[in-house]
Amino acid sequence: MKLYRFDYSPYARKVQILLELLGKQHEVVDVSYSDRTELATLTGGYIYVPVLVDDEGVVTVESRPICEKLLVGAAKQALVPSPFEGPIWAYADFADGPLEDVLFRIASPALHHRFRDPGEQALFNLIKERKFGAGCVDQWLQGRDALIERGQRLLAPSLATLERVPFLFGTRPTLADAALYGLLAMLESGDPELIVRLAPALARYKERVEAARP
Ligand SMILES: N[C@@H](CCC(=O)N[C@@H](CS)C(=O)NCC(=O)O)C(=O)O
Repeated sequence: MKLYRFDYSPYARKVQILLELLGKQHEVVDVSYSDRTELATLTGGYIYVPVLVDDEGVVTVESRPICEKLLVGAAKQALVPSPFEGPIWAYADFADGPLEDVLFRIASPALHHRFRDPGEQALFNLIKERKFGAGCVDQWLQGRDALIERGQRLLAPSLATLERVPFLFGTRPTLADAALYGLLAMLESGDPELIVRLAPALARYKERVEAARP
């Protein structure tokens, strides 16, 4: 299989760690931010990541359908064990939704600075500003302390869980951990200090998820 990603994309990193935890052979393709021709050709015009191409050449776009496709049979038993399908998927949706909504604002100024190519830097800003208004990336930098506080509030119950058990649903990582891991990978791509500022325990948790890969 092939996974098309930006390395900072939380949705792509969720799928990537899922593939790794499942021990599924795959190739990671880093998509150029400013040249998505291969992706557009493959998908018929969809230029977000992640995109998964399976061994039969079937193309799946959007991380939730990709996870649904991967999590069947033994893979489902391993990463969405019964009877916790409901809360595990619900946590993954919380991570992809309300939690991502705060954490991407914390990461974005640092991600913006990471682009070496001025055209890509400007494109990153343009895409954010068209959705969130002019100057949004600068505003998120100015308001970073408040955003970090919001992130800490959203994460407090998860951190309480992680003080008692190594992973969100107990002794083994699940899809929920993959989703939270994806967000931490995004923060780390911007600046690893951001994870520590949210909670030092999250840096240790990220390493635990990585160590759980077969
Ligand atoms: N709902 C989609 C969201 C995918 C998404 O928003 N991907 C972002 C990266 S995190 C993207 O490709 N953005 C395009 C861009 O920045 O131009 C999923 O779960 O896959």
